[in-house]
Amino acid sequence: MGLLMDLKTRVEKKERLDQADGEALYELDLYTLGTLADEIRQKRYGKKSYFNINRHINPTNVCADICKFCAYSATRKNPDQYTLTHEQILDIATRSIENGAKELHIVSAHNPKDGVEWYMGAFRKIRARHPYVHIKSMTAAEVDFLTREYGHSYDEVLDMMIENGVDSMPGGGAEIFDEKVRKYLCKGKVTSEQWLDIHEKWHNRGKESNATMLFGHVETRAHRIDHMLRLRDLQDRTGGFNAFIPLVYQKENNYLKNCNFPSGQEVLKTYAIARILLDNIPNIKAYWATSTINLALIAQEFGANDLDGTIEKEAIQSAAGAKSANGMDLDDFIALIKNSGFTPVERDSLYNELRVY
Ligand code: V47
Repeated sequence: MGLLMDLKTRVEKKERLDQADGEALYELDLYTLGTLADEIRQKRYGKKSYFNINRHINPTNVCADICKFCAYSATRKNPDQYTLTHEQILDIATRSIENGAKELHIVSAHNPKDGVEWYMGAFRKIRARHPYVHIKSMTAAEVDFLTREYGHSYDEVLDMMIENGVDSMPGGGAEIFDEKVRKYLCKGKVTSEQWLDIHEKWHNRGKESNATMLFGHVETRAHRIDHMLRLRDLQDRTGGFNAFIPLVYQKENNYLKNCNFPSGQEVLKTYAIARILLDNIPNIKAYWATSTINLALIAQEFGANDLDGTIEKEAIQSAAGAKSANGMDLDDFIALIKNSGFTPVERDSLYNELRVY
């Protein structure tokens, strides 16, 4: 009890916390932890909650890699393979932009039939037609896949992304950094060290990115803390991460069983701890597609200041059971944020405020 009181005081004094402290934070009761995280959030953002008008595009589900948690990849349970043409991708982008989307979030599976040029050609085509839309694309897992498959270096792929119109990188593929868990989940895919290296190289080019953590499966609390601290270390060096996104594991249609599926309390504690530990990453995103909108709204009181966006269509999490396949109506989103006592603020992809509702 004494140690926990001491921890509370150290959080209030904004002391930097370590692995043991992070693990101890989980022992605090939910109310105390939430209050600590909320104080930090309110000091920075008051009652503002950020979202953007975005469109997720998942151009192919054909995948050379095998991740136990994935229900999207068409190599195993999902027999319906698809790959969109550049024309189809451009049509989807154009329709969404005409309907107000300001960000295209483009994430694919690792399709061995699609070379670097397939990716770059798609970006060029979008950029030629839509000079101002923000293209957030290419997870570090995709960058790594392209280098493995086609012999390019990370530097070459990252430079090509910039030349062809990619503005920022999404946070996908971070899973859990602990090497043993990662090997169990997704052996052969980008390693933890490589994921961090790719983001560091991207940041060193003056570019920004996000970072995810997939949790609520076989990992322990200690693994989550270790994951956050590895991100904090990199952020100390580069300052390039905009947002940390704890993704709640969705359990349908995949091969990852016997999971420690988290309670709502555990999810809220994880958001709150992220807000407290990650003193150098400005935004904690409660991605409603995986947390459910109900919990995302509550997470606003547990450190989260961002709810992602309207999404419009989404194939990765919805394949595993999330209710995000058709996104969220903008008016409903705004009303939900307002009714939960927060001020909806539309942001751009780099967190500049566009409109306060
Ligand atoms: O990398 C796969 C995850 C990620 C499951 O940067 C799953 O703003 C839960 O990275 N349950 C892709 N998650 C999505 C992503 C993302 C999402 C929203 C915002 C941003 C951002 C990035 O989805 C993958 C993987 O970690 N994922 N399967 C599953 N069963």
